[in-house]
Amino acid sequence: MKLSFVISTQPTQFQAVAFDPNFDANVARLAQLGYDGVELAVREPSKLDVVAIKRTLDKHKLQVPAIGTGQVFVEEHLSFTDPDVAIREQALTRVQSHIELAHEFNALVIIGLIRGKVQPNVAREQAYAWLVESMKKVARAASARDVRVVIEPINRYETDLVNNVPDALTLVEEIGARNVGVLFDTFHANIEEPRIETGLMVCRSHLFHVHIADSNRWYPGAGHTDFGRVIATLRAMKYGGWISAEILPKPEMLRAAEQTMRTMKDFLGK
Ligand code: LER
Ligand code: MN
Repeated sequence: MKLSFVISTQPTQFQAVAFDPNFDANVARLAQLGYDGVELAVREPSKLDVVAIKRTLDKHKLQVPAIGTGQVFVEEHLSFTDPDVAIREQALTRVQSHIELAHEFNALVIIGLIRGKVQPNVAREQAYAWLVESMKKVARAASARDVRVVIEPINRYETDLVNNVPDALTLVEEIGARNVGVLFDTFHANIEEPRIETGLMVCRSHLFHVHIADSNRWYPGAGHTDFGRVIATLRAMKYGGWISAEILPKPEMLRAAEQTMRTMKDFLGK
């Protein structure tokens, strides 16, 4: 299992990822700490200097396991379940550009908050139907670029669509595409799954990606999640994918990255 750290490529209101204009220095420090990759949370792919990002990552031999899309909803309110068809289409167009970016990095694309929420005066069945329709288009576009897509169960305080692993598996089945799987985030699972280990086991055959954060969304070791058991469960499942720390930049980003590595390195045998 490889370990990466989530950083934002633009300033964001989403609290659990850090934006720091000093990308090169941060990447250098993450590599020095022993990380294998950097997961990029991206609002607008067309604004990125992909060549420069690649150069920096290559210099430090870091990979990009995944591209996050949540800021498109948080900052611009675009989603797959907005009652306005023009907004849904804008969300899709944007995610197509994330797919292109993911293709460049051999990364997967995360569908988290961009799925949206059930809006006032919209029936849940309608919102869900829009979500399935959009996801089928995303799956097709991604498949054409050899990109995998993950649906992330997100806790009830952030969305009311797809809160837990069984919800995510139902959606994966309805989409019916082999390139769509599940992203399991220990922070959301601590709220929504009966036990974190049980949630992992239930989605094991569709598990493509993992986010770690402690129960309080600080770095692993700052709360009450038992990461020894999380990693033992992943090993027992023969999970061979990535683990990305998506955590509050507290007390500040690089300190959080250091503490994450301190907690995880023995479990991961780093
Ligand atoms: C994103 O990966 C996440 O976990 C959500 O809380 C926000 O998108
Ligand atoms: Mn997450």
